[in-house]
Amino acid sequence: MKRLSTQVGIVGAGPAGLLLGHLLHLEGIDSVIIEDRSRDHVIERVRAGVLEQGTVDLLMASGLGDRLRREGMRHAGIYLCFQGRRHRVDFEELTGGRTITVYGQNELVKDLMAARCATGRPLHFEVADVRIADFDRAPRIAFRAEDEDCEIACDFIAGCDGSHGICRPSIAPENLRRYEKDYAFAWLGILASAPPSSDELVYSLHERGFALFSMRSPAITRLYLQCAPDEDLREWPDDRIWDELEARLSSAGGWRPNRGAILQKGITGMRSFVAEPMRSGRLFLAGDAAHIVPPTGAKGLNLAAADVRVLARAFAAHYGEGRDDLLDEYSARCLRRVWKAQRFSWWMTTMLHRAPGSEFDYRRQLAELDYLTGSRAAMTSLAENYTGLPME
Ligand code: FAS
Ligand code: PHB
Repeated sequence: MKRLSTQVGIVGAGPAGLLLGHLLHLEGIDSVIIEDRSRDHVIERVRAGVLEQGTVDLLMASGLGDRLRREGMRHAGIYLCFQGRRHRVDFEELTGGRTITVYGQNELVKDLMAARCATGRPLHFEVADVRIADFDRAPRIAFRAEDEDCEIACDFIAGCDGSHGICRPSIAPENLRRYEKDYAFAWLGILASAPPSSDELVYSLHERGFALFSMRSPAITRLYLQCAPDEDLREWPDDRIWDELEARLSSAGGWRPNRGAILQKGITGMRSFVAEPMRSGRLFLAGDAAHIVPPTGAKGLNLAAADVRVLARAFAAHYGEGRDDLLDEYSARCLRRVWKAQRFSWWMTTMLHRAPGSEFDYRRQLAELDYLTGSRAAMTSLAENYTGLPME
C-alpha cells in the first residue's frame, strides 16, 4: 500500500475540485486531487458556457484570468424570443454594470489544470476503485493508481466528484435529506463550426418547444433544443437538427442561426436536485456532488465556484486562525445560494419549455414572457439572478 498524507483530499478534477485545489494553494494549504477519468476526457467534456460576474471576479482575483480576459466573450445581455420576436434584456443597464462572460467549461478546466501543474501539487488521473472511509474522525481515501493500492490520510475530504460520484453516496442515508424534481423533457445540444449570427445568447419559447442559441468563439456556436428525455439521437440527422433550430429560433427581421458542420451532439437530461446538509463530519460536498440544476439558468458551474470559494475560506480560517465556525456554517451558507439558484433555474425552465399537451400553460407562458419583457422590475429580477446574486 502506497501511503500518502495531506491536509485536504479532493475527489474529482472537475471545475469544483480544481478550483478548490487552487484556492487552497493560494492559502498555503496542501491538497491531493484524484480523478477517475483521463486528462483528455475531462478537458474534452462539453458542458457549461456561461460565467457569472462573481465567478469571473473570483477567477481574476485568483490569478486565473489571463486567457479568460483575452478569449472570454463578455455579454451585457440576452435575448428572449417568442411569437417570432426577439426582446433584449439589458443586464448592464438593469443591474448597474453586471454582465456575464461566455467561456467554455473545458477552456476553464484547461486553465485550472495548467495552474495546478504550475504549483507542482499532486493531481492523479485515471485512478480506479475510489473509496472514502472514517470521514467522521480520521478521513482516508483509498484508490488504485497504475495497479498500485494507494491510501491518502487527510484532515478533510472535499467531495467534488459530481452527480455520479462516490462521496455523497458514502454518507449514511439517515444523515442526508434529498430534494429532487424531474422534468418531462431534455436538451439535444450541438457544437457547430459556424460563426455566431447573434452577439448575445437567444432563449426561445416556440410552440414546437424550447431552443437556445449560444456560442463558444467567433467561429463556434453552441445550440440546444428541447426534446424528449428518451429521445433517440439516431433519429436526428444534422439537417433535421438545423431545420428544427431554425424553426424555433428564427425571428422577425430575418434573424436565424448560421448553419455549419456539427462537431459534437448529445442529449442532456433535466433535473433539479439538492442534498442536505453539504457536510458529514470531515467530508464536505461541493458542486454537482451536492446539487444539480437544469442548465436553463446557466447556474451549475457558477454554484460549484461559489461553494469552493466558501469552503476554501473556511479551511483557511481553520488552518490559519484555528477557528471552525466557518466550517460549521459552510453547508447553511452555500444552501442559501443553492436554493435561490434552484428557484431561478426552475423558473427559467418552466417558463421557456413546452409541457407536453398543455395549451393553457403555453398561453400562460406567452403572457409571462409578454409581462416580463414589458416590465423593468421583472427584467431587473431576471438580470440580477442571471448575472449572479452577490457573493456573501
Ligand atoms: P463535474 O461533474 O464537472 O466534475 C466532477 C469530476 O469528478 C469529474 O471529472 C468526474 O470524472 C470525477 N469523478 C466522478 N466520480 C469520481 C470518482 N469516483 N473518483 C474520482 N473522480 C470522480 N453550468 C453552468 O453554470 N452554465 C452552463 O451553461 C451549463 N451548461 C451545462 C450544459 C450541459 C450539457 C451540462 C451537462 C451541464 C451544464 N452545466 C452548466 C452544469 C455543469 O457545468 C456542472 O454544474 C459542472 O460541471 C459542475 O462541476 P463539478 O461540481 O466540478 O462536477
Ligand atoms: C452554453 O453555452 O452551453 C449554455 C448557455 C446557457 C445555458 C446553458 C448552456 O443556459
